[in-house]
Amino acid sequence: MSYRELMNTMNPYLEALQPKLSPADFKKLAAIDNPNVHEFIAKESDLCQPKDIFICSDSAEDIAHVRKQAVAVGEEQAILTIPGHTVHFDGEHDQGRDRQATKYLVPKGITFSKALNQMDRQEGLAEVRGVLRDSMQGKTMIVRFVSLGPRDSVFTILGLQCTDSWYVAHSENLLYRSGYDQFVKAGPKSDFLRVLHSGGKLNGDMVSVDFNKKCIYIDQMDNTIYSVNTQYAGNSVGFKKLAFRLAIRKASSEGWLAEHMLLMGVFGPSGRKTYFAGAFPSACGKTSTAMLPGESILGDDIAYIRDIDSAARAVNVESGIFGIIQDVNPKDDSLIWKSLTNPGEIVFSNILVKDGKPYWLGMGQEVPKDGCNYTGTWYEGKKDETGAEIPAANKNARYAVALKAMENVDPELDNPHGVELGGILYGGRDTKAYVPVQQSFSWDHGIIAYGASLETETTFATIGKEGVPEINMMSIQDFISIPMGKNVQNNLDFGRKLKKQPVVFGVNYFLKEVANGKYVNSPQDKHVWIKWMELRVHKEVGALKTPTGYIPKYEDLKKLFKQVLNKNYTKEDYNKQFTIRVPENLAKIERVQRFYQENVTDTPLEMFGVLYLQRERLMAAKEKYGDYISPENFEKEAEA
Ligand code: SPV
Ligand code: MN
Repeated sequence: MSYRELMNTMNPYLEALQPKLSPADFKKLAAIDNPNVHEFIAKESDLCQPKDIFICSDSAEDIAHVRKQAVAVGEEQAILTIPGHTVHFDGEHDQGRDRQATKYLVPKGITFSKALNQMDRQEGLAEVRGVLRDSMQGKTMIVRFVSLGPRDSVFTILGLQCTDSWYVAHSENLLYRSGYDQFVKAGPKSDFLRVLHSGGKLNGDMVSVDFNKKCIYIDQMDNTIYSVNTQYAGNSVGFKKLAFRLAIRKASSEGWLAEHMLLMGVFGPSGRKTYFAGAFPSACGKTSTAMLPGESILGDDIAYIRDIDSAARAVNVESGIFGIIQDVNPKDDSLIWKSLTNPGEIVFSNILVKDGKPYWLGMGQEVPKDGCNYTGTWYEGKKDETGAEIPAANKNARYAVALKAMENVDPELDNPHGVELGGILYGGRDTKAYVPVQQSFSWDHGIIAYGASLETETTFATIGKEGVPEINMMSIQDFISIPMGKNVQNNLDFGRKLKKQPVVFGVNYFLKEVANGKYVNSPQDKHVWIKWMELRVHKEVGALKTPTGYIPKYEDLKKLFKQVLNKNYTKEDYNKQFTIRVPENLAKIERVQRFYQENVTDTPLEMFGVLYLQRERLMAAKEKYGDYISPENFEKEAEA
């Protein structure tokens, strides 16, 4: 486009932005023929007052510039020996998603379920825009365009983020598909999600200091997310959990599903591959399931699922992993370990660094007694302001890496039609009740008894007390932006319409022995469960019918333990793991019922019906076999 042509197409917003843009950046922005894009950037620039604006066009040069700047300004440090590795530190009070500071802005007259954190929209907008005023003074505003989901696809949702953090922009290189050309192609009418982020005031270590004025507000009316005075990627990379909330609403109104789910391919006999989606609350084994060696990964966090030709087809919204690093060790997570210890582009966060080496908790190696971590210089015994001992690395320390850098990435990652799901699994953190793996009796039973009843305990992935049991409906409790009952109903409706329904499973990696509180399984056992599920999808193994679902037969697991893990699986272990614990299961039903009765006004009636029947089955079994029912007893019952 000639300069004259450019001037002719210029709208007042573009004009207002011109003084902040280099001629090259101006040209990049002008090539997007969508006044809403220009308007958003101009208004937010006017609010935040950056010294200049960088438009990232996703060219190799722009991507490299973002990566370089993150180090140049000091938000990341190139102090690790392995090429491509950098480290970023978040502030002491900014080490996880902040539930308290994350609020929905709701217009007057609308109320969400009581369980959701919300505030009046006008008040919220006034507050957050007030905090954002002049927040970028002296800094560059970086503008990023992404495609959520594969590009050029029915799944694609476009996203635009303005941020003053090169670290956030760099993380987006790794975690999302590029979207600049999609915006150019989409033209004037295209819709997009908007994110405005500022780290706010930073200290000399380039860490946000005004954590008391942290706001993470979601304005669904304008499809806009505001995030300020935080850098932790779960709060600042708007396309992660924040845009996810907006997507849940969009999905609900359009009849598809946006889920907190991994996507993976599982190999069955003769090289057959079956795709699974799996919902797990944060820190409940989602990434390590998705990364099981020998299987393939499409995603570890967020999936969009649509009914296409009467099958459930799914895509990964993202294209990288922002994974928990704690407990990643060569034995339990060999593939992640390999990429974390070899050259390649990785951003570590909130780990310990000593002599150019990264360390974290549970890495299977001794961690040094001093070094540099998210509290600055660290030494063993160092205490925080409350007197609590500071660990070497934060429990929620993470790594960001692009999926395409993984050797087990699935070739269908960018398929615009997604992959067809054979199975869906729900996994909580339930130390007492559910068996390690079971199959639901039907779509409705699975959605209600496993998905909507998913329970977990709070973990380090959110700020606050750990270990508090809570309902985490389909693992989206933190992100749900529609009435909760409606979400259950949407899931029920979605599956009922499909001719090819995915089989629904429940898993529980955290069951403990009643007697001594020890975990009944090792982390590797999940690999056996997923192989069993694969066989069940194709009806190639039988199962025992119990009150809570179909469970594996001992002989099938024995074979799989040998094949997959080269382990001898004993009957004793099987009995321990698959005993149906009636009192614990009754208590669980009780808790779930109470939660929905007290918090959710629009619970579908089926929910209580399915739970009632599960209770009846448990009571009948108790009558016959007692409180703790060893799986052998179910061999006499009808097999499935
Ligand atoms: C989670 O906590 O579920 C994550 C990381 O996947 S975050 O980006 O913090 O949401
Ligand atoms: Mn997650």
